[in-house]
This record gives sequence, structure tokens and C-alpha cells, in this order.
Amino acid sequence: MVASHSKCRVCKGPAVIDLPRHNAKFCAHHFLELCRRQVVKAIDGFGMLRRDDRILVAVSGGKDSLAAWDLLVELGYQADGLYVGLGIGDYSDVSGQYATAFAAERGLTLHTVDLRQEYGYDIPTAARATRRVPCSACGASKRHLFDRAALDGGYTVLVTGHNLDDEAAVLFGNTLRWDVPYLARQLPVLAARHGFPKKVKPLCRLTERETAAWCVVRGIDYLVEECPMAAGNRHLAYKAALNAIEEQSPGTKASFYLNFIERMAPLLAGERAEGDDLHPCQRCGAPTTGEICAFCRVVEKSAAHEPVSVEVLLGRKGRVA
Ligand code: Q46
Ligand code: ZN
Ligand code: ZN
Repeated sequence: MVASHSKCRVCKGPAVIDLPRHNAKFCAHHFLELCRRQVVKAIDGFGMLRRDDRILVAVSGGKDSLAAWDLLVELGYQADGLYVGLGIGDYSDVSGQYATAFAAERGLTLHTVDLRQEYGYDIPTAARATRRVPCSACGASKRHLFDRAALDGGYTVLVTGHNLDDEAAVLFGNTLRWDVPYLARQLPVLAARHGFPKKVKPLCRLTERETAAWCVVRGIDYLVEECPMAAGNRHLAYKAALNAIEEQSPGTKASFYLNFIERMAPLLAGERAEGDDLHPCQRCGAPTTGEICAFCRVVEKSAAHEPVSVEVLLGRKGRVA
């Protein structure tokens, strides 16, 4: 990742990574230390976790969720994982294998839920049946199943692997639209409320490149390929735009997001809906603003639809038709 003669800022040993936003290069040991420090700073600074928390990590088999799980266990937290089989062809099969291998090698507990086996549908079919972009049905399914598993399993907090790039991209999108309700809720910690578990994002101070490097240095195998359904996703365009700015001006991404959290989010506190209009879904009991929750609507439409493969859904263009 860096020229061989580069030296670590801390110990002057051979550097393995150059981090322009810190204006420094680091050896493997001090890079890992920097990552731990950033995660501890996020956990303590935002009041994310207590030592006696029972943590459930939403695991996808990609670098971020495996890095999050690894970091928490390394820092001494008690954390189990949950993997949801989304039925997105080879991508899901392989990502499930990475998640399972990670847990098995470390003796960690990984719960799994398979959409097709347990709910009679998969994400390509749901996308076709609901006539929406795949990420819409996928997001609703994952949110519901992770929330439910956390509550049913007696976990006190749900951890997701969202990194600084993810959070900055979402913030960029919300800002471009001046979507005040979303901006008001874009926090790295959401308290438990009205049938939702507490949710936290301990990697929110680490970039995508840093979580990938964490996995490489720690010898964690993860699925490198992106989900085939992400192509054309606005989120990716926002990330690319922010990366172009970051290239010119290192540190911009971190200051955009972290200064928002520190300076702007408190001003939006009054805009935060407290969920008073939520009531139990008539089918599953999960909190919802309508009669039937988004998940149950996806299940109902998709389970009645004949299965659609990811190849058929994406067509020859490799993008959602
Ligand atoms: S898995 Fe699902 Fe992502 Fe694929 S369909 Fe979209 S939301 S891109 S994290
Ligand atoms: Zn060093
Ligand atoms: Zn429901």
C-alpha cells in the first residue's frame, strides 16, 4: 500500500499503509492500534456500549461487519453475530461461507436466518414482486430480522458495520435533498424505543479503506465483491463524489460527517420524531406507522410471486431492469 522505504510515524519501522487524512504512514502494529483507538473513541464518545452489554452484530460476510465483530471481541465485548441469507445468487452463498468460517475459526456464535427457507422469498423475487429497487425490499427485510433477532435473543444492543464512508455518503444524500427527518435521525447511536433495539455503529470513525486494511492485516478473509444489485445505486455515486473531494483535500469526509454529528445534529434534536405514532403490526407485532409493517408487506407480495433469479432480474445489462 506504500513505498517500501516509507516509515511508520510512531516507531519508524517499515510502513504498510499511508493515511493522508492523518498525514502519516503506519506499520501494521501501529495501524491496528490507531483503528482500535478510533473505535474506542466512537464507543466511549457516543456512549455506544457498556461492558455488560449483550451484543448482536449484523454480519454480511463483507469487510466492515467482520472487522466490527473482530474489533469488539478483541476489545473484550461479548458479541454474537447474525447472518441473513438474502438469496442473491452466488453473492449470498459465498458471503454466508465467509461469515460462517470467521465465526467457526474463532469459536464465536453465529445465528443465521434464511429468507427463502423461513419466509418463502429471496431479494431478487422481492424486487420484482414489489416493483421497487432491490435495496428497498432488502433493507426492510434486514432491518426487521435484525431487530427481531436482537429483541427475541435478549441482546441489549445491535451493532452494524457502517463505516465513515457509508455514513458520509448517506449524510451527503440527505443534505442534497435537505431531508430534515432523516438528517435528524442520522446518529451513530439510536436508543432503544417502542419495540426497536438500541442500534450503534462503532466503525463510524474508520474509513472503508481502513476497515479493509484492518481485515488484511488481521488475516480476516472476507467477500471482496460488492452485491451485484448495488450497481446504479445512488449511494455509490455519493461515495465516488466524496472520494474525488477527499483526493484533493484529505480529511474532508471525516470532518463533513463528524462535524455534522458534533455541531449540527444537536440543533436537529427538536425534529426527532419520538415514534408516538407507532403501533404493533397486525401480522407480526413489530412497531409500524401503518396497519401492516413494511416487512410483512414484502413477505406477502414476494411469497406469492414465482421465484426470480438474480441473473434474470439484472438482465444482460448487469443492472436492475
Ligand atoms: S445487499 Fe441488499 Fe445491500 Fe445488495 S440488495 Fe442492496 S441492500 S446492495 S448492503
Ligand atoms: Zn510503528
Ligand atoms: Zn409485520
